[in-house]
Amino acid sequence: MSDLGQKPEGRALYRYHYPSPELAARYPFVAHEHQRVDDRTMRDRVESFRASADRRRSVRMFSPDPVPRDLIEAAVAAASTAPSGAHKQPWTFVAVSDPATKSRIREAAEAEEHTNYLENRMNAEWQEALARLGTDHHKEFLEVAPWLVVLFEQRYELRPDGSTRKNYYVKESTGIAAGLFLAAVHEMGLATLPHTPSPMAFLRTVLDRPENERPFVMFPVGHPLPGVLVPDLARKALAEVLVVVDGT
Ligand code: IYR
Repeated sequence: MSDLGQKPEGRALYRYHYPSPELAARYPFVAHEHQRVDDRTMRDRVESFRASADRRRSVRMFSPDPVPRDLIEAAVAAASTAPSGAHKQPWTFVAVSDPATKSRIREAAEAEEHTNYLENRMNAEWQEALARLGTDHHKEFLEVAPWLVVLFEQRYELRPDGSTRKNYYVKESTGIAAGLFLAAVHEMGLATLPHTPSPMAFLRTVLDRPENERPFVMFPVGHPLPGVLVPDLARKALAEVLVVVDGT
């Protein structure tokens, strides 16, 4: 074996090796493909990722220009690399470009949002928090954007024979997949908006999804409408979001 687990002085770094010989005899394992790079390279890489991520903005007016289906498929493939509890990958992405289905989704979403905004299902504090975004119950972008990608969480696994199995950390797993989807869409040069027309149960009916699936978030995806404006928001400074415990 390599020097895995050996400290320079020869003292064992790990007493319990992963995988244990028993585990490796029982289940398949493969070498982790990894190319170690120096600190400067890592700094360059993370800085270019940060700068790109910082250019991402949620957009509320999309261009109707079509987006090829293979780009949506590639973004979902990237998102589906997300880690998940017990590697269950408890998510389903439903990508909609059919205009009739998009219209039904818009209609149902606007009905829910009408109750939220105009019949006070969102209380005053909530509406106040949204004031600077200026969102309202109009959701035209749901019809204009060439794609609506609806992400469902699988509350449990439903096997083809009808039997069920538990899923684990479903929200955490699906949330990470949502983040990767957002990043993939942004990296390829498209725009999106994590949209949660609340309550979202209608999406299961409209999209004819099985009982184990619950809508998690919906992403209109497309090119931004040229000249679109976004709220002038600042992101929190690092010191507001990071606490370092370094023992000094
Ligand atoms: N779902 C509503 C309300 C809404 C809520 C939050 I929190 C937002 O950050 C934005 C909107 C809507 O989509 O308008």
